Amino acid sequence: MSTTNPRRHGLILLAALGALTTLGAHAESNRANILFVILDDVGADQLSITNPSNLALARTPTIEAIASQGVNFTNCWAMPECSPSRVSFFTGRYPARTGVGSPLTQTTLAQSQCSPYEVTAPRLLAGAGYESALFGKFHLAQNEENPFGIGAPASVGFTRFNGTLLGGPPFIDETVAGQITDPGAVASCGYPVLGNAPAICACAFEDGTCEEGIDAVDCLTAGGVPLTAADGSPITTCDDDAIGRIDWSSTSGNYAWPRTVNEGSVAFQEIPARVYADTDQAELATAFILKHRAAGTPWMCSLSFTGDHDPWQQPPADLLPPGTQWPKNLPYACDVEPGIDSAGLQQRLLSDWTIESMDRQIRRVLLATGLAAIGPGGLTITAPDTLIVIIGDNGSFLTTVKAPFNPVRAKATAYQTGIVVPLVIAGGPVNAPGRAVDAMVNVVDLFELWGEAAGIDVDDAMPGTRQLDSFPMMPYLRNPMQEPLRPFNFSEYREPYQAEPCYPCLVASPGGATCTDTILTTQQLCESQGGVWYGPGGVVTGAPQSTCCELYQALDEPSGFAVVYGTQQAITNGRYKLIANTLETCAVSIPGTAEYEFYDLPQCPFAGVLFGRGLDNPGANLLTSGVPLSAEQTAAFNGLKAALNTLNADMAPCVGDINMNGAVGGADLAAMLSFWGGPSVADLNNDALTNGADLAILISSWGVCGQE
Ligand SMILES: [Ca+2]
Ligand SMILES: [Ca+2]
Ligand SMILES: [Ca+2]
Repeated sequence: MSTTNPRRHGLILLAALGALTTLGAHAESNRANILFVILDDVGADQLSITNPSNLALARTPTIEAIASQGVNFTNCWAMPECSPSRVSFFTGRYPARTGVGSPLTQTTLAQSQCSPYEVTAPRLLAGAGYESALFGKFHLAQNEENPFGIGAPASVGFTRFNGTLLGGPPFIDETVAGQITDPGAVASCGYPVLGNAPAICACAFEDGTCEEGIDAVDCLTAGGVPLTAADGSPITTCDDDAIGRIDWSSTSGNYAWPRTVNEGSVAFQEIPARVYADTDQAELATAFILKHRAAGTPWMCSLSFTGDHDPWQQPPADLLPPGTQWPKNLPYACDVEPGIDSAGLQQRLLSDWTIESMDRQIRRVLLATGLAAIGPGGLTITAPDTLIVIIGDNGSFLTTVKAPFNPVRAKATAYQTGIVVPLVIAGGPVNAPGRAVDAMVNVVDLFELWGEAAGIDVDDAMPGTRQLDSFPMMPYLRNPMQEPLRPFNFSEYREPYQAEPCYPCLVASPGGATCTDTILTTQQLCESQGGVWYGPGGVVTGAPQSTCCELYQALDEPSGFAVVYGTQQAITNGRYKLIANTLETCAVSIPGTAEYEFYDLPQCPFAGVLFGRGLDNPGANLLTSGVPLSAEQTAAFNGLKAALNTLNADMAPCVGDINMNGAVGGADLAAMLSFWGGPSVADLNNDALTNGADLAILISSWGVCGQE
């Protein structure tokens, strides 16, 4: 690889920010298989390896063992939300290039989902004979507003997929499969609870059998439905009337979820799959790995756990440490229920339990596949031919954030709590294991690592003028003395194109309420986060409002009103961090909003316990401190702003370039015609149709992008 590669345009221009040295260690010929474990919404705050000063975190002995025998990357940035991060680590490209800047919802248009023209990891690795599979949460593309429907995974290269197209577990069915009918009665966990434990119930199965005296969670784990009276109380006998009231088609959280399978070009669904999602995913991964290890064929297995994305439920008993007990003084619930309003405490506990259960699942997969063994010192990695990579895809969800990280600057923001994630790599080519790497790395760099592991030059593998944002990672694994490769790090979220207009959702936050009109895009999503919906159907006076700006004015400019920016970009040179915000045009200025924020991370709070980089909390913003910037700070501010502008210019979209080859021509026309009619990546005017209006745009942009 050369620094003059035109695909690394952004890299060259930004090199001025720092020394670019020793790019590209000499590639070695031995190839490694890849086990890639994705922990959903597990930010750096959650794990002892990335938040060492907090002694009350979930217990993760497996991840700690892997880190102690591998490399712990303590300075890894993800994108602030699921879909942008996931598309980035499977394509090596920032959200502005992939078009995926926001988490997918049912109304996200195809052009804000992963494009079928991306060179994704499975496509890259197929060139070296690898078979790739993804088990669990996908969320790069989805079945709605997508011409490929439930074949969306295969359309972007994941021809071996078994999991869910949703962004997390489905909503918990608070009626327990239709059994609770009393108004006001709610089973917030999706099963009956008695005292502060799952109730003992009769457990019905779809094959007509029924067993009595079973713990409600054990019943769900076994694929059954706990019998529940109309008022939510448990039924302990196998009552035919009660069994007859069960709606067997309902989905609910981690125990009854919509499975989608892609095998080659065949796609099908099972709704619901009645198996604890993470267990199912771990078993599928184990079988896939064993098959390839027996055959000696190269493979990449992405194990994308559904767990720890909201909503949370109690994991199966065999996945919790022995003796795990719900605290006696905490009401048992999974969300707000009548009389139980402390949902945050319950969610934190269930999130910890879910992380502990995922840690156990990882251990099981490693042991079952021979990638690890139990040695005298405990879990011992025995994977000389396999790279084991564990990452969190974005910062933690608000209520689950652990101190000292900031729960109101968490997931869905470009602040540190929203984008600093755990990244641990062990096995295969790792030299001098048991070390930490503090150099800046980014989720896009993982794409380069997939290529490096397979002996592929990712630049050579890219078609046409396809631009990558990734930097090499293998040098850090092979060489303990490796100098930092990235002169800067970057993260962003962007507004997606939606089939339906977005409306404001107001969520309670300290000192007031935070409004978003871009993230919680439906009434159900909004209310599931405890928000008040101001779109159509909202019950509040003054609804509907179409934007947070309108709502702010309609509420007569209330104090404590915060707003989620439509777009947020963060760039750092390793010390200083610039955040650039954009809001929709608003007739009034909403207090507390600003175009730029600027932080000196080593001077920010908690830097001493967070590897020298503190938290970009409001009080640390150098632009609002009242003290003028020093000459050095001014230079850093201007340098980062210029670098961001350069990067944004480099990432500017090429309108009409459907097949992503840097030009608009016959191939794009053919692509457009192949999608004619419904939603597609060729819907250039974002109206969910591919038709003459889009054709007119395509013809008017005919030619090479960036040239007149
Ligand atoms: Ca996520
Ligand atoms: Ca093209
Ligand atoms: Ca259109």
